[in-house]
Amino acid sequence: MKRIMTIQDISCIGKCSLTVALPIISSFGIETAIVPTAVLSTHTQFQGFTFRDLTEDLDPIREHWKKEGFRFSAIYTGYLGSERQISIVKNYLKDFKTPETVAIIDPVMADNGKLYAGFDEHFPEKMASLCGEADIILPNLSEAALMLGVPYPGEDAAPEVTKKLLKGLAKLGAKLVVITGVTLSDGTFGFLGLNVETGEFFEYGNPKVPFKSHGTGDIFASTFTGAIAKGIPTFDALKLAADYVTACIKNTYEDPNRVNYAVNFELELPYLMKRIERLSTK
Ligand code: PXL
Repeated sequence: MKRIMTIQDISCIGKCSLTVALPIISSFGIETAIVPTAVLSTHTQFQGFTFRDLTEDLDPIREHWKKEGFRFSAIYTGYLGSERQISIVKNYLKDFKTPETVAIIDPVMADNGKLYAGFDEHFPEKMASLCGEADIILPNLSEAALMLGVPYPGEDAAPEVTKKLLKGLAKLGAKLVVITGVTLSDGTFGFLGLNVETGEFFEYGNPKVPFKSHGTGDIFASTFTGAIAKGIPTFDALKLAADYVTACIKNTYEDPNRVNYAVNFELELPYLMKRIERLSTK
């Protein structure tokens, strides 16, 4: 069975990071090896969350895994709690990234142009240096702008503005740069990417659902990573991630009993699995 390593936090309530990565990657029939960076009572959009920093455990976990000789089809990182954790993640990449391992970095740190609680203004620069060691990066518009040190262009940024950001991010060093949560020229909402090696832009979107929630970036990145490790071609993997996130948002929007801190990703897992099966037998 293939194995993905994912390094991010456990938010006990919040349906983000590891609590979505595990069920989603499992849906692909792939083992999920987790490196929990911190335990929070909730994600940081709540007031008064607790935060147990697990930094001291990260090097011992890495050393043990190295001794055991574990190998990974992909290494996927999301929310990291501090600059020190970013440095430690670089050591994980050094030890476990082989030519067969895809390194996917989602530089989780901001939304709506603002850094999440707990990060200072130096954090984006450090995250940008980690992105330089990835094969594929998946920032949203806020994270892209922060890493480049330019003003946040807003969720309705014109595709030409997003393309400029992509060209800037390409200089960090990844082979594929994809900005998620962008408005496309036909008014749909999706992703816009740049294949750095060929210079080609690519995009895909779905009709916009007038509803925004938390954790959708993590759902996108987990789905994409699972699909890549499964051997699904890159653009199909990105489309699958976009369609599944849209299905989760739509389900939540139409649910009168929804929670206000996350989306109903669980109720759309059957849809995800049907799509995976179809792509795998193609
Ligand atoms: O969904 C991104 C995310 C992950 N982890 C933590 C968060 C957030 C977003 O707010 O707070 C702890």
